[in-house]
Order: sequence, then C-alpha cells, then structure tokens
Amino acid sequence: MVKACIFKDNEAQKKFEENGFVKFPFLNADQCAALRNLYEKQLPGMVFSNGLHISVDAYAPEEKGKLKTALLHLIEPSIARCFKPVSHVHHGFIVKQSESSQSQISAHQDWTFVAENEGFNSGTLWIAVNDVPKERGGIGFLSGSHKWLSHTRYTPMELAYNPINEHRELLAKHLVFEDLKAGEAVLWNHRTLHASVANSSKEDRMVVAMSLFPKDAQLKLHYQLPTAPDTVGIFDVDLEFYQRHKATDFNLVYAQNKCPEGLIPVSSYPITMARLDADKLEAALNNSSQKPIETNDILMKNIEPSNDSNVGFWARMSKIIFQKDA
Ligand SMILES: O=C(O)CCC(=O)C(=O)O
Repeated sequence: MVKACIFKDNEAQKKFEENGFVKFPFLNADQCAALRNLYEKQLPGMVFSNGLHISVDAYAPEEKGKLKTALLHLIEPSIARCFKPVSHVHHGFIVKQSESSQSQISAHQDWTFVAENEGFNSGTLWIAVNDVPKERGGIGFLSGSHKWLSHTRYTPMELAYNPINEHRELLAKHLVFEDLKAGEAVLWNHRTLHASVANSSKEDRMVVAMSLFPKDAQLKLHYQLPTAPDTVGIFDVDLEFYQRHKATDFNLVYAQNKCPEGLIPVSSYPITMARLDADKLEAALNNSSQKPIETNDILMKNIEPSNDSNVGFWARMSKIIFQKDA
C-alpha cells in the first residue's frame, strides 16, 4: 500500500490523516491583498446563483485557464513551501455574496480523483482570502469520516449513489466548524464529509480553492457507464481534463450514451455499495468523541443503491447549474 504524504510538516500531515482535514497558515498579507485585487477584477464577470459563485462550474475552459495562471502566479510559492511535490486541478474562486441566505452547501463528499484503493489521497485546498468565520459562509467537517466513508464517489452527479445521502441531516449535526483568518487554508481529504453555511455577514466571502494530490498519483475519472448502468468505469485522465470539463458536462455526455471524449475505461467496478444503518450510525456519531467510528459497526451488507440518491446536494447543484430541479 502506497503511503503518499502531502504535507512537508509532519504535524499537519498527522492531523490530516487523523481527522481528514487540517487548518494551517498559507498566505502572507501581500498575497491576500493581491488575491483581493484579482477578485475585484473578476467580480464584474462572475455569475452568481443563490449568492454563490463557483468559477470551475461557471467559466468556459479558456477563462478557467487564465484564472488558473493568475492564481498560481500568486499562490505557487506557498504550495511549494507547504506541500511535497503535488499536482493540482480545479482552480478557482468560490464566493458567497454578503447576506445571501441561500448560499449554504449541504453535507457531501467530493469526487474520487486518484487511486484511493492504492493508498493515494487527494483533497481540496480551500484558502481564505478574507476572514471566514462561521457566519460568513464558514465550513464544517465530520472529523474522521474519511476513514469510514471510504466508498468511491463517481459521476454523473445526478445518478451517483452515495450512502450518506439518506443520512445527511443527522451527519450535518456533528460537523466541526473551522473559523479561518485571511491567509489561512484548510486541506480536507476528498472523502471527508463537509458542508458550509450561508453567508449572513455584511461582507462577501472570498475563497480560492483547488484539488490537490501527490505528483506521482495518476488522475482518475470515475464515471457511471451509460452502456452498463450498474457499473462505474475508471478512466485515466490528463491534468487539463477537469479544465476542459465542468461537472454538468458528464450528465450531458451520459445522456448521449457516450464516455467523455470517447475515453476507454482502464477498469470498472459494479455499483453495489453498502448502506449505512441509521440507528448504528446515530449511536456511533454520539459516541465518536470517546472512540472513533468503526466502519463495520455502521455498514449494512451490500444493498443495491436506493432511488433516493439524487436528493440534497446534487439536486441543489443541478438547480444552481441548470436553473432547474433535478
Ligand atoms: O466553498 C464552500 O463553501 C464549500 C466548497 C465545497 O464544499 C467543495 O468544494 O466541495
């Protein structure tokens, strides 16, 4: 099993492994000021839905490329200081407008980007450009959830089954919120359950985010095969793949019965994910401050995905992106 470290600092790496997220100092005041300038320049062209702007979903590939170059020009020295050799994709702003009562993002896990079954981890680097206390659209995590929510997360997002969906409200009650000062960042494991609240403050929330993974990990796409709908294909993709595509592209390609860019899967697996037992989950969550949650205590045996999988976060994203109900 490969044990791929991401942080140079052992303490940060240890917390990241233990809790599935860690907060750390990342940018200096000059970098924050330069990012605020960049934000001001981008603002007139930013599209908001429910007070939320997510550049990677809102921009065309060329705009995403330009923004990535501008962001990395400012941020790359901090990446080199904090992390071992890493690759990154999905660069952009995630902005929540001031007093945007609908800008919350409900509890979810992020997609699988690397071969997690070989010991690789990927995560979201989430950088506060201004102060982000809870009331300014702050973010919370279910500590340790990356260890037992270890199933893969695939696309198209409106079809994907995830055992957390039916327990989202219960899980959200146990989130630990992190207040960030401008220049601080959090890295969370893409498996870690997380959510953010609406921005009720009088200032926009400015965050820069990207997905990060060890340089020696191959970037993957997990995509439900339209020709074999109970199967997820695993595709090796290049570093620009997620720049060329936004999440909703995969729904459109799926509707045409195709694989993205005509790619051929390198392997596949059947969709037979275990469900979480509600009572055992509640008991484990209530007890989790005394002892970590054990996967076997809360999993039900392989039960076929239920049809209620597309409620919640993804339906909401669909609403934001397509301006319609899923
Ligand atoms: O920016 C936020 O409020 C949350 C972002 C998030 O959940 C994600 O990128 O997966």
